[in-house]
Amino acid sequence: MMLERTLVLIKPDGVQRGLSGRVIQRFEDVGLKIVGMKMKWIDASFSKTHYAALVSKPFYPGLEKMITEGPVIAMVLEGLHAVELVRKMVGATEPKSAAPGTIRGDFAHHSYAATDKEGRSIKNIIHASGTLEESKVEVALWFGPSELFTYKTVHEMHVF
Ligand code: DAT
Ligand code: MG
Repeated sequence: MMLERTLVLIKPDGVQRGLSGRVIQRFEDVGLKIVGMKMKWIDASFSKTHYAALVSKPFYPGLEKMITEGPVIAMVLEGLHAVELVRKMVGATEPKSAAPGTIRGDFAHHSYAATDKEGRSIKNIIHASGTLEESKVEVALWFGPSELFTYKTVHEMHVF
């Protein structure tokens, strides 16, 4: 089985825009299993750990400001090829370039051109682990073992 777990965050802009329900619905519709979920308001230090690979980028200060400006909804989704599947559903980093049908493409149209001059982060609603290796690090950073649950869904009988 290619069962994987991946970390998804509905970022402050997604939470504040009231998009959480519709975003979560898409993941449930495709048959992914929610195995962990919570709301968390992270600080600058946690942002630097989560975005460790990006701390030296010119846009990092804006990214930190954006990700700490309100609470996020964090979840761990489980399913076949979950990392790749969720990235496909999330779409490209820049909402302007993200394909229609993806979360970023359907719910935003923000562009690098609009943010770069001002040193702001692009607002793209959602974070999802980029690779299986990244997902393991991120799930362990955001969730303790007692916050992750094992149970059966109908998809395990009819979709897998
Ligand atoms: P992704 O979130 O698609 O995995 P990433 O890991 O490269 O993209 O970057 C993390 C976040 O940082 C991204 O969701 C939005 C912001 N960001 C990335 N590149 C940016 C840029 N050139 N200008 C402004 N914000 C950027
Ligand atoms: Mg990334």
